[in-house]
Amino acid sequence: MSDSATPRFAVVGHPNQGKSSLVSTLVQDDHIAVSPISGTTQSAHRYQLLLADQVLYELVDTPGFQRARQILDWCNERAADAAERPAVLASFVAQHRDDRRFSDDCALLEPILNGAGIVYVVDVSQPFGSVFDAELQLLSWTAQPRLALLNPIGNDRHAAQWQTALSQYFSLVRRFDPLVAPFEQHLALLRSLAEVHPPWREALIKGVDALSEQRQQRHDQAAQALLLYFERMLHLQLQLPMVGPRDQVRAAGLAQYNQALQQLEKGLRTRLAEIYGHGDLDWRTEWQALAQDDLTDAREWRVWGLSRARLASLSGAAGALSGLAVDAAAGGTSLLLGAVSGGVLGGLAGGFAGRNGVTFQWVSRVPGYEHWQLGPMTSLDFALAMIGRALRCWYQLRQRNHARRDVLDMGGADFNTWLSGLERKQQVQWLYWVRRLMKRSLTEAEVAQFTALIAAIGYQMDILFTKINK
Ligand SMILES: Nc1nc2c(ncn2[C@@H]2O[C@H](COP(=O)(O)OP(=O)(O)OP(=O)(O)O)[C@@H](O)[C@H]2O)c(=O)[nH]1
Ligand SMILES: [Mg+2]
Repeated sequence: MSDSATPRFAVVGHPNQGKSSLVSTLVQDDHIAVSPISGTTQSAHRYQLLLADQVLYELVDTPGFQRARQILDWCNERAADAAERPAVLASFVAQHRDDRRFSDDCALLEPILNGAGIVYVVDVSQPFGSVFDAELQLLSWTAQPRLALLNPIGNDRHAAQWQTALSQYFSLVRRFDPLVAPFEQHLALLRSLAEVHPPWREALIKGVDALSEQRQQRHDQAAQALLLYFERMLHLQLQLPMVGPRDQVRAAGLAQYNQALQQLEKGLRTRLAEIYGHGDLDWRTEWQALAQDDLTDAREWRVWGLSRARLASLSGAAGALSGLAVDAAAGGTSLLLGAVSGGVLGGLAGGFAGRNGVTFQWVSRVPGYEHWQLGPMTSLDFALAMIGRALRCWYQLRQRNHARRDVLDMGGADFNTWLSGLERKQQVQWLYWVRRLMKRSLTEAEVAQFTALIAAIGYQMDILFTKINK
């Protein structure tokens, strides 16, 4: 339910300026039609951001202005002075709402005349022009609270010119890229909206708090989902009947194992998409899927995980931690800071030698019950590669604004980079927990510690993403 106390803004402007994109991002709905074709939105549609059954705010997506100049002329002929303008504009809409020539303009103006605030969106890669003057004048005639948004579609070449023009009609002009604006900027924009109309202020500020809380919950749920996935994936085992020559059994087994891994990965992706409210994603799975060869050829899969140098530097310390049964949470010892003896490192480096990510063994000699067992995962760097893939999925979903319609791309950002942002102690702990989890399930207290480390990586993802998209 909503009422006049619910902040409501009509998102308006010329066609193809990113209006629907803005609505998508701010109401977190990726089903809203967004496309490079001008005139995609053909009627006004109200969207609500609902959290815990409460409407935080409403945005009305509208078609773009078509005949602002003609409407302005019509109104100018009939309004004697400024006091009459809102009423004259309302009578224009009343008289023309069924006139096909003005249907888009009426659909756009109507919610504003019914009390919605205005968010005027412009693409600042395009120059300002007189056609926009008429739009701005009409909007000012509604006398409704308003804010203008500079949307850099591709570039912001004409931003200064727009700023000058818009400042004459709007007391607040902000820059916002609905596709890649980091979450903090969403909140900043809502805080700006809170300034344009005092009666809505409190509700919008509450909305900011509720959204921040929701985001934190999503991250927490995602960290839990990741850890659950790590456990299932690292412990994955398949039993194969012993029929046929070893090589054939092995090849068939690897194919099955790969399928099972992919299923687990898919389950994780679905869960993360659900957590972050994405319903309509294209993962372009074909090239990104794990190939069967990846299971046996280290060169292929290592790119997903940690670099050799980093692994060598951390695994020694992590191994020593395990060996000495040091509580990883205590940390801060010289071991964690890098003083690892050659002996320890040498022992662990053996993990590199094996090219297989998983074990493959004959587990029963009882006649009639022989079978091969494939898994669990034995190679630390294969485990880290799989974890790296999962973290890339998380990064994609965590940072993805709902306005985006492009395919998800697992390239680019990686585990190595995020890990670099953590203190060395935490980096070692990361490896320590992965190694532990490879051996056995974690206790509740251990789960809490590992989850906190996963959260720390998520925080690094945010820092890097914000740096790129300032
Ligand atoms: N690169 C980039 N593309 C954007 C941005 N905002 C919108 N776009 C793209 O611009 C195109 C138009 O976006 P829409 O949100 O559909 O624009 P609209 O104003 O609703 O358009 P109509 O409904 O046709 O009036 C889409 O292809 C968007 O993906 C942006 O900030 N950066
Ligand atoms: Mg649209």
